Order: sequence, then C-alpha cells, then structure tokens
Amino acid sequence: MFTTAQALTLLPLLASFVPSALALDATAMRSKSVYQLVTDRFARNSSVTTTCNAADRKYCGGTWSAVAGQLDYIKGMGFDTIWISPVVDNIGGSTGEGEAYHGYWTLDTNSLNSNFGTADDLKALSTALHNKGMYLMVDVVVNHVAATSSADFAPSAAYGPFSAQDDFHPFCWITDYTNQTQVEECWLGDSAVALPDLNTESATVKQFWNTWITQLVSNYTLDAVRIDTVKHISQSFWPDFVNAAGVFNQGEVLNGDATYVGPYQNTAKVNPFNYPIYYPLVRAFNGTNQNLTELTAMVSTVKSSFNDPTLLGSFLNNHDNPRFESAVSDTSLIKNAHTYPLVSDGIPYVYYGSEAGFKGGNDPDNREPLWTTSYDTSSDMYKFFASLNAARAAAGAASSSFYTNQATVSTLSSTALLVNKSPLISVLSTTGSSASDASVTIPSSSSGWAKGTKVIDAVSCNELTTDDSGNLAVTVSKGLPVVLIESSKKGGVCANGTTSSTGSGSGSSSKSAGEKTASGMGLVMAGVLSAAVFGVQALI
Ligand code: ABC
Ligand code: CA
Repeated sequence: MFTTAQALTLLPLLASFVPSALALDATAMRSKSVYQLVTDRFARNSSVTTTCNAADRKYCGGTWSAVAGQLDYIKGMGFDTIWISPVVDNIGGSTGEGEAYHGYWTLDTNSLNSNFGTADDLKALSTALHNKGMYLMVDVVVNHVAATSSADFAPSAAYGPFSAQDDFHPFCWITDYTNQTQVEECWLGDSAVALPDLNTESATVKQFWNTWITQLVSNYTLDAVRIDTVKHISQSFWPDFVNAAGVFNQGEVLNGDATYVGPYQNTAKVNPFNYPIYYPLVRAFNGTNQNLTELTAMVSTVKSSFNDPTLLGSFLNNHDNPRFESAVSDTSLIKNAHTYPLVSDGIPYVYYGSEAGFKGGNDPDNREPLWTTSYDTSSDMYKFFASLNAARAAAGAASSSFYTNQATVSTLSSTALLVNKSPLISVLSTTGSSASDASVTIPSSSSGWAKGTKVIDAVSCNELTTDDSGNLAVTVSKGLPVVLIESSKKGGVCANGTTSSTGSGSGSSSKSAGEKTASGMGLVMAGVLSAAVFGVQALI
C-alpha cells in the first residue's frame, strides 16, 4: 500500500492514464451526430406519474439518471452525442412565465439544478455515455442570470460568484436588435422574468467564467459545450472562453444573416448553429413546390461568410422555434426537410421528439414530454433517422474528406434539389407525398460515377445502376428524399437487405424495405422477399 504522500505524488501519473482523449475537438466533432434533449422532458423515473402539460411551463420530473437509462433509444437511431439543457442551479418557484424547467434561468452557477439530480448523477450520465462510445455536450449560459423582476433584482450571495453591482450591466431592456451595443449590454427577458446581464467586460467576471468552464468540463468529463446567447456578449470575450473550455463548442447566434453570424466563427472562435440556412430551409419545404433558389443562394452566401461551414451546427428543429411539423403535415415534406441537415455540411442536430412525430409550436409547446411515447423504436421516423445516420456514417467511413469537403447544392428541376457531398449524393423534393412519380437525372459530371456503378438509396433501400454514360436516372416516388451512396461503400446502410432494380437505373420506390407498395411486380416480389427474410430495416 502507498502512504498518502506517496499516493499524492502518484496522482499526476495516474491522471495521465485516464483516457482524456474522449473530449471532442473540431476534427472529432465533424463525424458526430447530435440528439438534442430537454432534460426535464426527455425521461423521468417511472415512479413519477404526474401529467406533464408543456403549456403549463412547469417542471415535469425529467432527470439525468433517467436520461442515462434511455441511451440505447438514442443510439438505436445512430446518434452518438447528446446535447442536454443547462445544468446549473436556477431560480426556484413559479414566475409569470412558469418554472425554470428549461434550465436557462441561472441563479448560482456554482451549484447544480437539484431537480435534475446530483453531481454524481451527472457524472454517471457522462460515464454511461462514454461506456457506450457516446459523447456529452452541455448547454452553458454565460450572458446572464435570472430574477423575477428587474426592479427586485439586487446582486447578492444567492447569485453565487456574482454578488457585486460591478458584476452586472446597469438595467435596460433590449428593445432594438439592430443596435449591437444594446444587444450586448442591455437585458434579455421581460417584466415577468428579467435576465440581469453580466458585465462580461469586467476582468473579474471574465476570469471567473474561464476558470468555471475549465472546471465544469473537467468535473463532468464533458466532450463539448453548447453556448447560449453568444451574440449578447462582445466577440472579444469568446476566444479565451472557448480556449478555457478546451472542447468543441457550438454556439447560438440567433440571426438569419450570414454576414452577421460569420465573424463569430471567423474571429470569435465560436462555431455557430446555422441559423442562416435554417430560415430558407424551412421555407423551401413548408409547402409543396416552393421555390428552392433562396436555399441554394444561401448555401453560397454561407460559404463566403464563414471560414469553415463544415463546423456549423445544422438543424431543422430546436427548443426555441416551432417544430417544423407544427406547420407541415405532409410526411414527405417532413422527411425531405429533416434530411437536409444530415446530408449537407456541418454537424447535424436532431431535436428530441422529431422521431416521434411531435408537432408542438412555439415555446413552450415544443417541449413535450417524450415518455408518453414509451420510447417507441418501431415508428417510421425513428427508422428514418437511423437510415440517415447510417448513410452519413458510411460516407464518412468511405472517404476521409467527406466531413471536410463542402457540399454543392443545386437544383435538378424546379422541385428537386441535388445535395452533392461526395460520396453521399441526395435528391430532395418539394412535390409532397401525393405527387405522381417524377424522374430526375444525376449527371455523371456531378456525381463522378462511372458507367454501370451500383448505388443504393438509404431511404428506400433500392439499388440503382448508372447508365452507359455514368448518368443515373432516379425516380422520385411519393415525393420522398433519395439518399445515395455507392453500393460498395454502403457500410451499415440497409444492412438487412436491398431491393435491386435492374436495367434502367430507375425505380426508387416509396417505403422502406419491408413496407413496399406496388411499383412493378418485380419490386413487390423483392420487397416481400426482403421483408420475409430480413424483417424490418436495420436500425443501425
Ligand atoms: C420565456 C417564456 C416563453 C415566452 C418567452 C417570450 O419568454 O418561457 O414562453 O414565449 C429561455 C427559455 C425560454 C424563455 C426565455 C426568456 O429564457 O428557454 O422559454 O422564454 O425567459 C436562448 C436559448 C433560449 C433561452 C435563452 C435565454 C436564450 O436558446 O432557450 O430562453 O437564456 C433571443 C436571443 C436568443 C434566445 C432567444 C429565445 O431570444 O437572442 O439567444 N435563445 C430575433 C432576435 C433574436 C431573438 C429572437 C427571438 O428574435 O434577433 O436575438 O433571440 O426572440 C430572423 C432574424 C432573427 C430574429 C428571428 C425571429 O427572425 O434573422 O434575428 O431573431 O429572420
Ligand atoms: Ca450581455
């Protein structure tokens, strides 16, 4: 046995054996696929049975340990990283806007929010993820704390490290989002819940945050952080903070203008979520036959505005915006819109409940409890996300430059978008599920495919073959997305079987394997066969 003194001298040595390589840097993050969840709403102990109405804006009982109990549900869809909502202690009780169930109303940033569990529970979640080869991203709020009203607010010991007047910017509401000084120095919130703005220019506040983030990452072995309200703090604050975090960051700069968001990556070293693409993406698919040129034009603008578009966070849904499904009910439009973030540039984020067909609109309705679904892994959308993640992973495994090469996004027709991120090539359509079959051709000049190349559609599991010129005729059936990779590179794509369509190279059919509908007798037979022999499509 060692004496205490001996043990202490050995500690640094031991620490060097602990695998610290888990934390994600930019290179490692590129190959990840993230599932975003609101801790209070994703999973709770089964002994808690109270009804959870999102509209009530109250705590519903979700915990970190319950999240740890549902990791296979997430992993089964092919996601390897989870982003959980903020973890620190929040203001208690009820406000005019309900309770702090979402975690963004910081009280003492040095303590954890006991509604979600203990420090050991959070560490156990981190460990459980790592044991499954998964990763943890935690949401951090640096811009503000919270108070029930601006008039009542006074810095005090209750705010942990921020107990001095100098730690805050003097009160004023943000009223004009085009005034950047206001955006940075005035307060978010409203008369029901004020969000007192921290004086992030103060050396004391800066130093506190830098030390805090280093410790948070270390204490809970975090792999990445999501940073809240990035545009509400001066750009000069961020480089030191992200450096102190030492892990990959994805930051919220809530603005649709790429030239406004770009500098946060280019000079402030934050990797923003791709809000510039989000708005045109929603508009491209929020009805049938929408114009696609706003989206293709934005892809170009993003390329010229960001140093590295492949590190932006791509998403369709999140906790702040109405779910796409609240405005669109056509299942094909929904699938096309969800496909884009997974087959184009950037790190894909899928918001919990998208796999369960949740349709909640604006905050707070978009924060539904997931336990009401019994974590169903048999739904069409659950399997759909598994197919997309499998396709993305196969492309990454087949080509070392898949994640770093920038996609080319162009129109094949007025209703079809070609997303070419070699070796993954997708056709997204706006025709909707009641459209008749439409044919599009992917020219060899854009795919690089030689004649007679066999490719597989990860969505339908149909195999297609290029013609003598290397061109590929694709039939878009029922307006569904088509996600293609060479069959020789398919990895886990359609692991439980494919459907060959010989000769013409057409015949992308409508449903996943095992659920074929008639589009030719051969297809039906093959579908029945693959369904009988292989059962439902592989989950991963
Ligand atoms: C509370 C209530 C809600 C109520 C709301 C008004 O107040 O709970 O029921 O509807 C947290 C909670 C919220 C809570 C807020 C305020 O705190 O989650 O439920 O809402 O108490 C981040 C987080 C978010 C979090 C906070 C606060 C910040 O993701 O979940 O909210 O820690 C601004 C911020 C942004 C913030 C967002 C909610 O508000 O910049 O950081 N999100 C314009 C502005 C944006 C603004 C946005 C929404 O409006 O430019 O700065 O975001 O108000 C595009 C333009 C954009 C424009 C959009 C609308 O259109 O390019 O610039 O955004 O075309
Ligand atoms: Ca601020």
